[in-house]
Order: sequence, then structure tokens, then C-alpha cells
Amino acid sequence: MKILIKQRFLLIFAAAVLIFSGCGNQGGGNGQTGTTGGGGEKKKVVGFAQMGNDNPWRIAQTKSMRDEAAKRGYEIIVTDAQGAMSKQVSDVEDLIARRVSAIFLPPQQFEGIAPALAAAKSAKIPVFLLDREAAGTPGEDFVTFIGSNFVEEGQRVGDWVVQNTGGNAGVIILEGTSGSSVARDRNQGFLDAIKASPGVKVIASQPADFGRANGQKVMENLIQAHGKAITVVYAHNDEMALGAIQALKAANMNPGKDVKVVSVDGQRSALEAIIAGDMNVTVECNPRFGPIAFDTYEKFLRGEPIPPKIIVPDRFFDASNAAQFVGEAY
Ligand code: GYE
Repeated sequence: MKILIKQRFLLIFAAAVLIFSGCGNQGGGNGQTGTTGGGGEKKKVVGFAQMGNDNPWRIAQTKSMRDEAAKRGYEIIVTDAQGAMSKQVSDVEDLIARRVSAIFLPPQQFEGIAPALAAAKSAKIPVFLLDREAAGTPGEDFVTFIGSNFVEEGQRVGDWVVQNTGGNAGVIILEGTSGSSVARDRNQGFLDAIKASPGVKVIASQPADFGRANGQKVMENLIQAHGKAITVVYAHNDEMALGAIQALKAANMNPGKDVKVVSVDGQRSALEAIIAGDMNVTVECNPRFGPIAFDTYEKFLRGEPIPPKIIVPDRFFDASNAAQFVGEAY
């Protein structure tokens, strides 16, 4: 299958490389020089401070990190913050105390992770942000951010809504975790895309924490409040969309048809819902970070320049291609 890499990504990437060449080795030379590979050499130990493993996206990401570590001969210590910001901070502190050589980190919240970044910086342990951004400066407070362009994900969903509702819609937004960069950006992109279409109105926008049960509960309440005025549900991830579908079905509201359901992630059960006609589109957000995370870390170890942002391209799934991709979905 062919992955379309947008010109824009290439430009951002090229600009980033130019800006960053010759600098950006945050935490470099930290003295953790155990080498990898066979021959009885000492294995390099890295940490992955996962924020939780309660949805298919997170489970796929953790698996990808473990698989890649094993493939390249690293030992990986994986922690699980179980959705709690404070636990993720203390998990990072534990990894620092164990003197790992690097920390891979998806920060649950943009600001809340700051104490963990400060602790890693003073311990001179390089941090690679995965899939969510954090306050701070790349090359100083962390090495780089690796992930999707989340504003663009929201824009692509918003464009679809404008084009497929004839410019008239009553939209419910189910937001991801408050304070996360992803919820902020997926919201922003969507609002940008519908701005020029006054007939596409956001009726209500509420957080449901990226969770299926929460998505269902919030949607039940919003159905009570707004009923038939709802014609589109935009969920910031598939889990919330699937929860909303349950609520719509329970209220006999015909998801996928009378009420369009659109979201982001591309997990298997979402593609199945598209095939079943209950859901309309999902923009892919690929959780398989292992290869790019370790490639970036190894470049860093070789002293190569690391761009401040490394953007992973996303595909777009709808009724025309869901069946083709469901087999490879997570
Ligand atoms: O969309 C969601 C997960 O940060 C990109 O977090 C990630 C998001 C993903 O919980 O399902």
C-alpha cells in the first residue's frame, strides 16, 4: 500500500533539519555507554514511561516499543501510569533512579509533565517525547517530539464534515483528556476547518478523556439535552466514537447514517464499525512507534542532528478502504 507523505511534512522536516543541524544533543554524553548487540556485550537499558494501557492504541504502542527493543537488543523498562499524571511523573523519577540511558515518554498532559522533564534534564538523561507534546524547548528540555500532526488530523475530519453534510450540521465534539496537546490540537484543526461554514454548528463540546465508557456516558447526556439537533459526532479518538455509537443506538438515532460519526486513530474496531456502516471516517494516528523511536535514539547516540519535531504521516479511512486495511489494524 502506498503512503502519501504530504509536501508540507517534507518541508517542515527539511526546515527542522536545517535549523537543528549542529545542535540539539540534549543530555548527550550522559555516561550511560553500555553498548548493544551480541558478543556478550552489556545491553543498553532504556525506559518507556507509558501513560496507561487501557485502550487498543496504547496497547499497540507499548507492544511496538517492546518488540523493537527486543529486536535491537535493548532492555526496556516499561512503566504504566494508569492514566494518572502524578504517577507518570513518579514513574519517570523511578526510571531516572535506575539510571536508564534514555526515556521514551508520551506525556499525558502538556504542562503536568514538567517536573519529570526537569528531573531528567538535571540527571542528563535524554528524553524522547512520543505522541504528545510538552511545554519546553526541544534540544534543551527534551530531545525531540515524534508524532502526528494533530492539528491536521482535526482539519481532515472537519473538511470531511463540511463536504459531506452540505454545509449544514449540528456537531457534538467529544474531547480527549483536558490539558493534553492532542485534545487541544485535534480541536483546533477541526474548528479551523469548519470556520468558513456557518451552517456547521458546534452544539456542545465536552471532555470524555479518550475513553469508551466516558464517551458513551457523555453522549447519553448530550442526547438527552439536544436530541434530534445532533447530526454529527466528532470524537477526538475512536474509543470515544465507539462509546458514542452505543449511546446513539440505544436512543434509536442511527449512527453512521442520520448521525455521522467521525474520529481519529484507525483502530481495528473503528474500521469494523465503518464496514458495518455505524461510523463514517477515522483519520489514522499510527501507534507503532518502536522503529522510529529507536532509529531516532540511535541517531542521537551517533551524534547526528535531531530535528525538533519528527512528524509521522497519517492515512485516512472511510467506507471506500476500511475493508482493505482492517486486516493490518491494531
Ligand atoms: O489518539 C488516543 C490515546 O496521544 C495520539 O492518545 C495519542 C492519543 C490517541 O489515548 O487514543
